[in-house]
Amino acid sequence: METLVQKIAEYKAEIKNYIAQKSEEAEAFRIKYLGSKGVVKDVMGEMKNVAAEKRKEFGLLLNEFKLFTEAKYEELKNATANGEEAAAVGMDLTLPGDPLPVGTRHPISLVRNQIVSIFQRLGFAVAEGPEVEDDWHNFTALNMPENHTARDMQDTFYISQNPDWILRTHTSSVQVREMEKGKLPIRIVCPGRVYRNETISARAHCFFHQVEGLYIADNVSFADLKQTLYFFVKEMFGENVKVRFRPSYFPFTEPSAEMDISCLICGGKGCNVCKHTGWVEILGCGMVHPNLLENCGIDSNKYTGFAFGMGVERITMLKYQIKDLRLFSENDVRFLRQFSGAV
Ligand code: 2U9
Repeated sequence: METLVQKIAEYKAEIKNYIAQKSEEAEAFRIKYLGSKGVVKDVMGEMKNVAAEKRKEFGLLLNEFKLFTEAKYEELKNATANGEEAAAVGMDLTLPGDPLPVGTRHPISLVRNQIVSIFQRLGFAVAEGPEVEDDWHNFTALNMPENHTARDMQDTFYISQNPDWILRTHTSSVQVREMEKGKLPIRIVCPGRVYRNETISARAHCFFHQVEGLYIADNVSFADLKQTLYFFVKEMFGENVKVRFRPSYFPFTEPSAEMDISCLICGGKGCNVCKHTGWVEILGCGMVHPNLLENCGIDSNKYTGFAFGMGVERITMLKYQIKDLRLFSENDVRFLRQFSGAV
């Protein structure tokens, strides 16, 4: 028994080091070790010479030896077959692989994520909705009934009439959908792609991206709106940037304002980017019009809210000094690669 155990250990060492370059050599291995007159059979034949009380122990050892040898044969067979197949088609498996080019985030995604994460830190949740909308959620609920002049500036693409299906012109429709759910307070940002029937140029496109925000609760004031947007500007553009509000008009907010920041290029002195005013507009905002609250079943005597909206392309163009809106959708990697270092 002792000598048999020793013999099996020696065979195992020999098998472990066996190398096969070609499938013939793998086959020679099979014949030598696993063939009908091979080593495994031979060792198994020794069972009859083992003392009865040691047979069980020897049986386990033999079984393990057989499995070990079979596994080695499978390994040799597969390796030689793969190598020969590769050689047959002229492939050298020892060559290093082609490096996979790693893509980069699109600048619009980078800036959208940055905007969203600033508001998330203030407790805003993210809400999303469909790009194909009905007339009610895109226009009528937002104080823009049929034939309202404000619809003129938001001409879009019509999917069908009766029922009216259109491509949304802003993500405000997502806010309407959230308001209709009737769960208050609401504190959300709505990022997404929107569509307008515009002639494509360096400054306009038939689609772009927005991030809009809505906060509705008891006692939300214009002061809350200003403080929220001040925080956003400082986080997005830095501590030294100045902010100003100008009165404006939107059908969905009253009062309404547009917010400017001091020009990032000239620091407020005046240049081409700010058209020599020292200021650049970055977003629109205001207190949610009571009609909207009522349209969505919210008591306008109990609740107030503020809303704001910004174009992601506009913010990205200011931040990275991009002069032509079309660059964002041309998929030119020479442009896109320039954002590989941005986070
Ligand atoms: C609800 C109530 C109010 C969202 C607002 C603006 C002002 C605004 C523009 C900025 C540039 C759109 O991308 S842009 O062209 N947006 O000026 N948006 S207030 O007001 C809402 C939205 C939803 C329920």
